[in-house]
Amino acid sequence: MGYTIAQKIIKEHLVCGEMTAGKEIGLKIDQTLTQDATGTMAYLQFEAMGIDRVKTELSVAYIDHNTLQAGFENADDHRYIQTVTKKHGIRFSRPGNGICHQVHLERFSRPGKTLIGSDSHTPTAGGIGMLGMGAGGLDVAVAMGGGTYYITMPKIIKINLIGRLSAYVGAKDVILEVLRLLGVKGGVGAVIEYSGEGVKTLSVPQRATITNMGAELGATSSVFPSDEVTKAFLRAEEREADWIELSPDADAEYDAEYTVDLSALQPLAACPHSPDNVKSVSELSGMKIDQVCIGSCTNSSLSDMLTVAAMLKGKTVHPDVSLSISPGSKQVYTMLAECGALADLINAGARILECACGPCIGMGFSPKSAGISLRTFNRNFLARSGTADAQVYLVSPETAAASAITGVFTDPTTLGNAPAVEMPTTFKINDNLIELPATAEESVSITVERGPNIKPIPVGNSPADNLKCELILKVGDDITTDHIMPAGTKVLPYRSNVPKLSEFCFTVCDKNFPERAKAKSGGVILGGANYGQGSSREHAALVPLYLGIKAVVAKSFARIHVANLINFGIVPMTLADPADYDRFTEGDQLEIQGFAAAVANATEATLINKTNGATAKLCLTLSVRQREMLLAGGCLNYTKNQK
Ligand code: MIC
Ligand code: SF4
Repeated sequence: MGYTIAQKIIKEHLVCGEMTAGKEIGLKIDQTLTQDATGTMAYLQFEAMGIDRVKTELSVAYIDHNTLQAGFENADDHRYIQTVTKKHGIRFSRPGNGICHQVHLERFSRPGKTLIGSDSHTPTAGGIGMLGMGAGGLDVAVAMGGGTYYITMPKIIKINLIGRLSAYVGAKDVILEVLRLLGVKGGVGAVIEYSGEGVKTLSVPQRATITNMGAELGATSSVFPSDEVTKAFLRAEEREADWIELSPDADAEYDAEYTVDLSALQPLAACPHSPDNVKSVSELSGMKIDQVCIGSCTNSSLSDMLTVAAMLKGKTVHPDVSLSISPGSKQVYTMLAECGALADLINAGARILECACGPCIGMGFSPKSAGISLRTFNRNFLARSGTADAQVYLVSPETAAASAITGVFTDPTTLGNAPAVEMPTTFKINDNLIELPATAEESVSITVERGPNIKPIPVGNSPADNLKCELILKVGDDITTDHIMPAGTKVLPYRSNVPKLSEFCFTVCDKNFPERAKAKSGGVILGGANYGQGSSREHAALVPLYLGIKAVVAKSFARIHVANLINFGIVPMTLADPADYDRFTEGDQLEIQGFAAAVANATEATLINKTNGATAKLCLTLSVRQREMLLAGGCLNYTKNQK
């Protein structure tokens, strides 16, 4: 039997395990990336491992998330990352150079290689045929030290693309259609592979928009073939030597197949508060809007920006609408400026932001109360914009630009002829904002600078013989890491200060949670299906650990979050019968007899509800390595024990 693209890359990088879907495998990682909101932790953990220099082919640290410097905290973290990376052999992409995924796609991504990043949208690199995966910071630290990265061998879902996109229909509409088809749990345990005749009609940045939002499907990764279009993109980036051809074998087998006809697609929008709540823009047309934000790692490429500029040229943004534009990288920003398109955006009334994540992570530009915001981003989770009652819709740059002018939801295909946007065949290359690390010799004299906001990382404990505690919080399905550990201007500066961060834990769901958890020394959390979807932030495990959470019981878990829980010694267990969820109420007293023994070697345990006498069977779906890690109280202890 032949191999798919993902299977070929996995086979080349397999360190241990067997390539059977559902089994744990270990992979060699060629490249890593971090961003600043997760990077500080990743580098503190890397330092704790006591390794002098990274062992990857390439590791890059980006500063793109925490760029609003309302106090010393973010600036201190940036300086820490700049000095620690210089010392340990990691490249440093300075603030102002752009969003990690966009810059990595332009300057470093390579077909056929593996990449993990402490950010869930690392699969953006799949647009160039690279296997990019989001991971917790600790897993990235381990990979930087040359350690193996463990995942569950994914199933492969094939999306067959046919036809060609019509005018005013974009790559965002393709992935919104896939989200409509599969839902936010539809990619769990799978790599999404794109193939078919339609592939060659899509540029690399368009492909990257599609693979970027595979994260919203819950997929392990998403990947496109590497073909002539890929080669032309790499040539335009003066990196043609990095190109290899990559396509599936003719007899490759897939676990599921879907077809998307690009010609039949219409502009789509993901409605509040989930990326899979998809409707056609024509159904929403006429709805008054308050804000439009264009940018993010999903839609901030040069072609996205040039399209928007062409649509706004000579027009004025509607008086009731506030429009923000954040180009994805310095390369994009400079080219926009040099060709005059930036002037068209400014003249139309766009508020131009720096090339960073910005409003996507709630760093400014929060909508007005109950405001309707159209964003070209990838997540519209409740309160992520920084305004608790805002209504965020995810749309393409084309729909965003059309609506910014009219002040109402507008289907761009009703606008007549689309402006012709000419893409240059070469990009402006200038890596002056990427600092190279010191040599091994020089690094001895480099002092790592640590600001006062950097506090020690909490370390987990081994599980108790018998677990006796309270059901401290009960939540529903599709809880995101934005619910568990919100972001935004007020919270993000404390990403390296867990005690302070804990004051915000779960406050989106329950304002009193942090105080209650502290008063009761933690307990167990009960969740629904897909618990922990969304961001890779390990703070969504670290902070509950700090608050005394011993275990999370859920109907099912999201991939990166479950790995983070295990890394920090919190035991994840699933309900054998999801209906048992109803037999438990917040505040109930719980018991698991023989808890530590179950973690050591049982596949099942019984959860006893001491308050009402009910019981529920729990499944412990863990590999031997994961059990050992939990018994040690998390990855850091486990790694130390192994030395
Ligand atoms: C996000 O889009 O939610 C983030 C912010 O990029 C996160 C990482 C983080 O929380 O720092 C992600 O996607 O992993
Ligand atoms: Fe940044 Fe938003 Fe992309 Fe996350 S999703 S990396 S916050 S632009």
